[in-house]
Amino acid sequence: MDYAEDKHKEEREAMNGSVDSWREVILVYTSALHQVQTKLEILNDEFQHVHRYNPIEHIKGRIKTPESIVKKLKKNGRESTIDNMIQYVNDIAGIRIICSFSSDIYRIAEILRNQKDITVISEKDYITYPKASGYKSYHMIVTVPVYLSDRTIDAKVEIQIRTVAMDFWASLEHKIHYKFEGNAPENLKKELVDCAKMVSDLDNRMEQLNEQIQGLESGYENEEY
Ligand code: 0O2
Repeated sequence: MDYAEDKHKEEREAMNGSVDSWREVILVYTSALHQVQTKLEILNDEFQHVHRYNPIEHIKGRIKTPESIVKKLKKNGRESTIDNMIQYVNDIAGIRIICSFSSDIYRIAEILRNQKDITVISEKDYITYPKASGYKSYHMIVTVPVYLSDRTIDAKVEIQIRTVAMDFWASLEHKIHYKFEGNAPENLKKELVDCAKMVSDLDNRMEQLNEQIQGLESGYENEEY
């Protein structure tokens, strides 16, 4: 974010925060995001080295915009303060991990759970228990320590893990949800639920296919992009 221009002055001011404290908070969350991203990249490289296989297709990270932070606090009936933002907004730093197969999702969640400097605050398994909308994804809220010169801060990071197909679905559903401000026409909602079923079928079939070819693979060098 470009703070030289202070693009989000209005939201920051709504948050009753000075430029310095606002910048420090964002710096902490950005560092936490980088730490988790680096961990994931190392894990993926190690997997490639040991198993000749990448469980992670790609990783996307983002810092929530001040506008969205203020909106979320308002939605939950909370005053826009920096303290409330730290305490109640769990996804200021957010990472989305996209995998090829459903089994990779649980494998990655397990590895993250076992990392010494990661503390899991909560987990939601929307894959085993999808939302009524059809949404599927595995969510974790974790904290990682961010070492500043004079203290250590445990910063929250929201991690969403899902397959390529689940991500494709969620992106379109998100667009529709926002376009209609949460009140999408019934026919579109129904169509999305149908598509979610197709996504689940596709994921299951791809998983089974992959299991079948595991046993057949020998001497196959995968030169991935
Ligand atoms: P946005 O616009 O993506 O940021 P919490 O964040 O924990 O306070 P909640 O709703 O209890 O709020 O958490 P949950 O269910 O884990 O959802 C967190 C995020 O998951 C959402 O963030 C979405 O990004 C995503 N998500 C949850 N449900 C759906 C869904 O039905 N469809 C899609 N496309 N995404 C979903 P935000 O802040 O609600 O929204």
